Amino acid sequence: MKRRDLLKIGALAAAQSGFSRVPLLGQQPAPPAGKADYTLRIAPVTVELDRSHIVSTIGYNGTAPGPVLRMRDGRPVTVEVVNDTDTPELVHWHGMLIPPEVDGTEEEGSPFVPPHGRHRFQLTPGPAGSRWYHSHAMAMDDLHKGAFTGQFGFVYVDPASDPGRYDQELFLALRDWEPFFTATMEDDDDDSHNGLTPEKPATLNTDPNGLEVGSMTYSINDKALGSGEPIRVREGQRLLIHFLNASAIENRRIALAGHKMKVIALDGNPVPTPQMVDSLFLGAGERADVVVEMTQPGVWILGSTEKMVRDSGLGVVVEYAGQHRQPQWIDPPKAPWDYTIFGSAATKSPEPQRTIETVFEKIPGGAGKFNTWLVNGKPYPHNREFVLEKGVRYRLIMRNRSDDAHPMHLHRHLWELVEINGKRTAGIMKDTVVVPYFGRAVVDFTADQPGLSLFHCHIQQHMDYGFKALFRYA
Ligand SMILES: [Cu+2]
Repeated sequence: MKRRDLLKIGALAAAQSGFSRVPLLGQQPAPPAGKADYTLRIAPVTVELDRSHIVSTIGYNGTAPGPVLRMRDGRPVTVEVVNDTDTPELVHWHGMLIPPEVDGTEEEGSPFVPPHGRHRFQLTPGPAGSRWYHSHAMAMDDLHKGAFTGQFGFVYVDPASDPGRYDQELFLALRDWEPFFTATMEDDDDDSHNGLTPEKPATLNTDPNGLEVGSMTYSINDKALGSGEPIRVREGQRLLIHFLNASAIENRRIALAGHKMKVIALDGNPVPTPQMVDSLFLGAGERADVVVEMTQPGVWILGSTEKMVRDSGLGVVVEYAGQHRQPQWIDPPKAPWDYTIFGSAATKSPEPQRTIETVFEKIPGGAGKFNTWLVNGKPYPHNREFVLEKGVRYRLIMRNRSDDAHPMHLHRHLWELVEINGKRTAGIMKDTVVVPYFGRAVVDFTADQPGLSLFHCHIQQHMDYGFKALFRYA
């Protein structure tokens, strides 16, 4: 489907492992003095994607992405954030079940790290698995702020599920750079979820679309395809790859030419039914852990399935020992992305007691140059529409009445995917779910994290222009 629109495009047990991750407000233990376990310094960096693309941005500890932080499930850590920039910043811990005071989200009341200031806090990491940290500052029309910068990195909380034996562990973040506003970019939408459109309105608002955001260059971690070192492998090895889509704006499909990937976890949480796939679809903010058996000697490209995006840098060369040829790309078979294949009908989850309905809509050009996004008829902020009762299990229905696929994220909670476009599933635990264009996603979650929790689209521009809501506890 071609459209003139750029932006188309065991963990459960750990989560309930008996640690109270919700200290009462005002009773947070003071972080210990002395050296922090982790220090993140926010400061300008240059990223050499390749010889002709050197990007100036803001990063962590002199790099972008920032360092891979490894933490232990349930073992408290102190984090010191030093802000060497001129603007207030927030570090959000995506996928962690931690209190709002340390979640790094203005709307939840987390404190800013002041410009040229510092802030120290303590958090108890969890659940185990692939999480990530990133700026949660608003960008609005400034493409040098928030998720448009290099402020992102992996945080891996050990121990996750046992991935079995592996020979190499890789952390690969997909990224785009040099963002610009555009009205006329053409892009392939991802034909995910079988292209069903159960939420398509009978009449569409045909007002001219507002400006959206495109990118000039792409990378995996800090290198464009063809620059930097290849991933060097040997025949017979098993790779464990942690993927993260760290884009501010784009959902993405990737593949490793010549190979299938076995998906063992989504958003860091082990899936009930690991499956082999030819390609992987990741909304902005989503993660996937895969295992790849290296059985096809050669020199291959791991990268975007879109040629233009791959040619603009989104890829990395995978080189078997003793092989010296031009890196090869082979288009994977076209197949709709389907979360439900990783689920299990055998999973017996608690029945939801209450239902929350949400409807997402776009007002083309609603914010002058840009679009406005509505949740239940209103842009952020809402009144007190979303009030949770502690201990209650909720069913959250997300109806997407817009022509973009939206990666929806609920802070500080894990949800279980139960339906996509009418197809049922169970047992898939996630923190971010792509709701297909004109489609529907349904998730269940237990309200077990008192305090404010932000619910939003992970596309920075959508979030900034209204696409968010605060969930609060009664
Ligand atoms: Cu969105």
